[in-house]
Formats: sequence, C-alpha cells, structure tokens
Amino acid sequence: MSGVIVMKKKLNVGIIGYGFMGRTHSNAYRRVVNFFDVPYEPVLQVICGLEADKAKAFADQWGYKSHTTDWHKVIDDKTIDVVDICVPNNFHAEIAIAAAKAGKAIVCEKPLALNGAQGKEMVDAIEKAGVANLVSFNYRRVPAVTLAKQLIDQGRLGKIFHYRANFLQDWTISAKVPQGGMATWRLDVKAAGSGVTGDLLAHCIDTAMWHNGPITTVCAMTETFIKERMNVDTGKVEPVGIDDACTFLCRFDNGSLGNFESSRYARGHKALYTFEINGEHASIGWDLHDLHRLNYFDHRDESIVRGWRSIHVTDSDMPYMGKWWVPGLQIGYEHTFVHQTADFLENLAKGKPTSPTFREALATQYVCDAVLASAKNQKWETVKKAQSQK
Ligand code: SOE
Repeated sequence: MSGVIVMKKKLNVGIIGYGFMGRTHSNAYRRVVNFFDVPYEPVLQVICGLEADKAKAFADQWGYKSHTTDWHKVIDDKTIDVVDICVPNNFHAEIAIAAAKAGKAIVCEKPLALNGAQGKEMVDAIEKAGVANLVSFNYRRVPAVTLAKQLIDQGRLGKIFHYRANFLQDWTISAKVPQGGMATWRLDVKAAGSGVTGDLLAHCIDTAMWHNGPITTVCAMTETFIKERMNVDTGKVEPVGIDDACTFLCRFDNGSLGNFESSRYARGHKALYTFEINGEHASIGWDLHDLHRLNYFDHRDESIVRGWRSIHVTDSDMPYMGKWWVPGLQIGYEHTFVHQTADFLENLAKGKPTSPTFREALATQYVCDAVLASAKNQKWETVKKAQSQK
C-alpha cells in the first residue's frame, strides 16, 4: 500500500424535491462513491422542498448540509454544480431552464415535461447553455435490461419482428383515491401532464427505443375509468383529466411491430413492468418483479437442449455487477439510480453526454404526445422527430 489518499474533486449537488424520487437520487449520490470508481465525490449540499420542517428532517436524515423551501436559491447558489429535479412534472421546465441559464449540470426525473412542446423548450435551453443533462429513466440500468441491449447490439436476435411491453399497477382502483397534493399529484393532469402514458409507458417507450430504435407511427386507446375525484389542492371534486389506462400499437423505424399496455387498474399488479422482444434467431424477455433475470431463447441451440433459459444476471462480467457483491448475489431497484449516477459522473468528467439526454427524452415525449393524440382522434398518428437539426 502506498498510503496515498487520492482526494476526488467534490461535486456539490442540490436536489429539488424530497419525495419518493428525492430519496432514490439522494441514496444514489451517497452510495455511488462506495461502489464505483467515479471521478467526483458528490456532496449533498442542499435539499429543497415545499415544507421547511420536512425539508429539515430530510436534510438531517440524508446528511444534507442545508435545506430550503425556495428552489431559486438552489439555482442562484454559485457553489452548486448539479441541480437534480425530483418534483412533479409541471415544475420540470421552469426549473431546468433556469438551471441551464445558470450553467448547472442537470438531472431531471422522467418524464421530461408535461408535453413535447414544453420538452422542446427545455432541450433548446440546455443545448444553448451547453450543460450536461440526463433524464432519469432508471430501468435502462437494471443490469438485465442493459444486458438485453448488449445482446441486441451484438446481433444475437437477428432481425427484430416484435417488441411488446407492459407496465401494470393497481393503486388507483378506488374512487376514494384523490388527485393533487404531495402523494397523488400523478392523478392531477395539471401536475402530471398525462396519466399512465407519461408516468409508466414513458419508461417502456424509453427502453424500447433504446433497444430497438425510433417509433414512427402509433395507434392508441385510452380510458379514464373514474371520471371525478376529490382534488386535495382545491378541496373540490373535479373531473379527472388523466388516462388511467392506455394500450397502443406502433411501428418501429426498423420495420418491427410494437404492442404496449399500461394500466393502474390491473388488480394484483403493483409495478409489473415486462417486455419481450422476438427476433429472427432469438427472443428476450424480462420482468421487473424478477429483475435480476433475463429470459433468453436461441433457436440456433441444438434442438435437444433448445429452450428458454433464465440468465441470472449476477456474474461480475455482466453490466454493473462487477462493482457489487459476488456472483449469485442480487441487487435491486435502488441500484439502477446508483448506476445512472455513476455513468453521469464518469461522462461529466470526460465532457461526454449520458443517455438518455434531454433530447433523447424528448423523443419519448413525442411518442407520448402521439399516443394521446391518437387515442383522442381515433386514428394512427405519426411521431414527431426529436433529432437535432444541427
Ligand atoms: C408510479 O407509481 C411510479 O412511482 C412511477 O412514477 C415510477 O416512475 C415507476 O418507476 C414506479 O411507479
């Protein structure tokens, strides 16, 4: 041992939002240095949230140096390097654009924005400012999901014919669940922009386009099963403006067909995200409830042993797994955020983008827009392109 302690450059982080996502991101910044050889040491500098006492309690619990109830203070603070946005969707644009103008690196929770038009304004702002940016579609970084991407890129599946994905939950079936407020803003269209399309299908769409390329056209149906709910912000029973369920068909640019379904009315399912991809030679299947396994079928196997195999994605040569325990021992949901933070810090030091960037997330937003338009207009819709015009 040389006895030399290498000091990493500190990176001051300000997280806006102390809810569910504020916790996942705080946890990731804390743990990443222990497991990944990242070029920076993130410092939890400030947590920002609506209520001072809750912000203080959060700061104490997670080891933040300070707390505030005013997000402008996080942006104006010259010592902050990274602004991490974990608030409801209707605040993403204003905060991200202000953070970009202030020259901060930005991490933003999914979906990027309320809609594509707003997302485009965000992309313009961050690209004009030239700041590092990442949208937190965390499921890409489940090791088995990353492994699926590697197998596809190696050409093991051959030509891809089908991509199907589901994201099913059951937490809004009761008419007593309100809309609005801290816990149920996802049911209020003003805060969320849409229902399952932006909240859940956006995950499936992001992963699908990462695996299988752009989606070009869509044909969708949506339903709002419970038409009115109490809004905890106004105290009034109000119409529900979100989609409770959405099913859509689509075509990918590579000629394959897509089939997507999401619902918060699928009794018995809490967060059942699954996908299956069928190619000329092989197929892949994955299930969030068994997230460390990748199911793989290869028709080129000798027929007497041919069959679906269940790959236990824990070996050290599998994506991210060399950084954790020993082969056979699993990791889980929170680690996806650690992985995305590790990749972000690594790329930040090299001046390289980390996927999905705001522009890549805009492509997902445009698919969501087309899905909602298709359901409304009852016809196929073409998806707007999000590629840079440069
Ligand atoms: C909704 O219940 C939710 O928390 C989404 O907002 C997350 O993105 C998803 O990962 C789990 O479900």
